[in-house]
Amino acid sequence: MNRPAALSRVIFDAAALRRDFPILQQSVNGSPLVYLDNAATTQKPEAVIEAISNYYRHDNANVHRGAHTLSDRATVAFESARENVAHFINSPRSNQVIWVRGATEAINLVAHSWGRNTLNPGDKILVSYLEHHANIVPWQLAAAATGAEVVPIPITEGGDINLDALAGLLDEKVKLVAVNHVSNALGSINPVAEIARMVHAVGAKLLVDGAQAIAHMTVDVQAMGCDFYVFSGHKLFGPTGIGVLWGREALLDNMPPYMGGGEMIDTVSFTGSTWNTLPFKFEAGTPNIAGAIGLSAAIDYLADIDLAAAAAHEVALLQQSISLAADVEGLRRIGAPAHSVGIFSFVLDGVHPSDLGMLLDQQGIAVRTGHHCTQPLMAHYQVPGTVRASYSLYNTADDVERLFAGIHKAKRLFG
Ligand code: 7TS
Repeated sequence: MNRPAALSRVIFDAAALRRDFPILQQSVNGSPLVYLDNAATTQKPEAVIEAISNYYRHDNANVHRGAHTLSDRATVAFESARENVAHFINSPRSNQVIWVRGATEAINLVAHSWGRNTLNPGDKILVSYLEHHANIVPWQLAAAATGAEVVPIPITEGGDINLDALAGLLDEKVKLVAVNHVSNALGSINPVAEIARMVHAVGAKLLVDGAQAIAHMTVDVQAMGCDFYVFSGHKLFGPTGIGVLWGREALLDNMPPYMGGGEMIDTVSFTGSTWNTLPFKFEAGTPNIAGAIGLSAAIDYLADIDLAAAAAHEVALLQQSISLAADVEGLRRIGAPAHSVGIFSFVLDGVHPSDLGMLLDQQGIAVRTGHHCTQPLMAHYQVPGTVRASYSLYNTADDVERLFAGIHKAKRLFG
């Protein structure tokens, strides 16, 4: 349940929030940990760890098989978590919230179930250059199975989706457009509501990959006007192994099951089987009950925090990074999106990204290096990879100072 607004942390205080995350209270390689890999996964507050632990200590049982009290308790907690997610993203109904393992599984579910049953030879799926491989490869598989074609949407030099180019690509052959809400490699925030209007004007559907957006802005699937929205719990301070596919009810209703097994059926016989209603049609097998409960606890945790202030704080850390970078000779930021979350991607002349990452790790600073599962984007910028600092609400100006002290030290070492 969401807590009353009166308890909100009216004054946003990153240093105070940091104390809610036990993992951040440690030293790594002899220095206090500076965790700047939040786009890969966020850390978990005590409240989430407790919720998962309490569930296993007191309520663990299988769900929807309600013959006993523990099973009833587990089912209530599991289904309340679904309601909580529905409220969090402003879904009209909670049966439109399908539990999956994460964004990757959600996109594969849509590409397989919707894609293979809708696409025909000559149809087009538009996918932007900003996409994570999880929002490219499933469409390539669906295209290979149906004779449809995946067509890339160009981006601008700064790393925004080129809306003029998108308009030029949209015609009646386009059946689906798949774009992220926020780019994991550059931080670009895409105008998804505007894209939804453009896509719907030619009768196509829009899937929005919200993996990188969900922890940094209020997501309202109705206001956005998308047809599918996906995200992973672990990038929202929740556990790994749980995520959400949200879809329009009429679309989900018409889609065949993705996996067969227990829970997803209505009747089974050797002459044929019939399917359960939403959301269960897409939830074969025992689900990640503790994961759903942990994700719900993360959403409750965020209810106490001013998310707009958190996002502004993260962007201030990005601005601080950009100004400190001006004093580092040979440092080049990759991308400069018009609107961005707190992600700073860069390369440093003469130092391979993975070597820099290793030197930073030796100083207790965790960043991600490499192609970030966005090889087409790296090819566009003609770099093999970048070093990426991705900021979260518990990072501080001191963390950014530590990062740049680390970069200067690495430069001295590489002479
Ligand atoms: N989409 C985007 C935009 C992502 O950033 C990621 C993961 C995924 C999909 C896949 O999410 P999963 O939870 O199903 O794995 N991105 C990253 C990253 O940037 N570094 O590590 C994982």
